[in-house]
Amino acid sequence: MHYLRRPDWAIPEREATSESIYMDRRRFLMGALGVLAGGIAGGSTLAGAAEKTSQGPRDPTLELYPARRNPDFTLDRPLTKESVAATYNNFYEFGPVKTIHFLAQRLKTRPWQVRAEGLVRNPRVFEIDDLIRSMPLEERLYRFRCVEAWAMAVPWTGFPFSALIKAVEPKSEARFVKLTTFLDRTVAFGQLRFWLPWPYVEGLTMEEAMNELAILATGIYGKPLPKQHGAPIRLVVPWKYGFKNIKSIVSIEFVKDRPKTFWETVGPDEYGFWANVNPGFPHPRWSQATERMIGTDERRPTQIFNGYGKWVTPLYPDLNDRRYFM
Ligand SMILES: Nc1nc2c(c(=O)[nH]1)N[C@H]1C(S)=C(S)[C@@H](COP(=O)(O)O)O[C@H]1N2
Ligand SMILES: [Mo]
Repeated sequence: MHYLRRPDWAIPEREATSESIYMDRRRFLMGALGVLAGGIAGGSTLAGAAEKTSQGPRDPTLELYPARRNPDFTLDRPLTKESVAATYNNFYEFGPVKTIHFLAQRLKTRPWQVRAEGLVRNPRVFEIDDLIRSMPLEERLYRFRCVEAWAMAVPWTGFPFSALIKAVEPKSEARFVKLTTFLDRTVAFGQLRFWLPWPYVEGLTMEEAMNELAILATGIYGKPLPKQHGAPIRLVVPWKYGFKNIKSIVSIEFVKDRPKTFWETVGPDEYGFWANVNPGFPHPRWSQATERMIGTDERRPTQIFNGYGKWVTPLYPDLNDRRYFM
């Protein structure tokens, strides 16, 4: 991790930790103090967190996995190893490093409710297990591309976002969906970094959310989602950069105006609302032309819309408009 700002050219792409640019050293130190304070206040320790890694009650939806695989989504590369995907994560609620998988076990994922609210005829508060059981679960093999230029290929289990949207009957004034992650500083010590705009928020247009590719994932590798992947429910939109794929969702709000997202607030010149993958538009600090597969470090050319143009190109009328690709 690099907490010090370096000139662009000095950061090799493979080391880029884009989303942590704003965490300078001073802030990092304060954050570390915050972790200590949180540990004391929460009556827990790092050792305690590590202990919890191996525990956990049986998942109430376990028998739903593995779900039937949808054959419409195929890969052009090998699947990433499960253990690699499970130990190389971005989940800033638990810290700005890739190794938060043990700290993420602090998250309590039952009971868990997801509110569907805002401009809908049928607002609902879903108990997570009722929601998962009421939706058509399927497995899909998807490529996944982080804005930092690492990538993976994984089998998600989930259901089309459109299925939930239809169930709550959005009003015609709803033009965007705003998704929000849990907020609990006693659990997620990263949220003690008070200068960041918690809780994590993401958004899509209604057309994007209704697109066949957009799923709410509740599992991966034929099992319920591990906490570090965003249990119990997270968004997966494979044509967009990874940061759009918001984890551990508690609210899905239908709104008239475009929501301001977490990363847009943190770094508006680097992380926009649209964030569609495009090798032709470099990030301000590195190229997006290629990607590194985690686990193997194989380099591959990045494809426009991460190879999902067949599904989403009509959503974006101007492919030369940089706004769509940051
Ligand atoms: N709530 C929340 N969601 C998040 C993030 C985060 O920090 N917090 N990181 C995003 C980023 S930058 C990426 S690349 C993916 C990583 O997903 P994975 O850890 O399951 O591979 O989660 C996204 N969703
Ligand atoms: Mo990312």
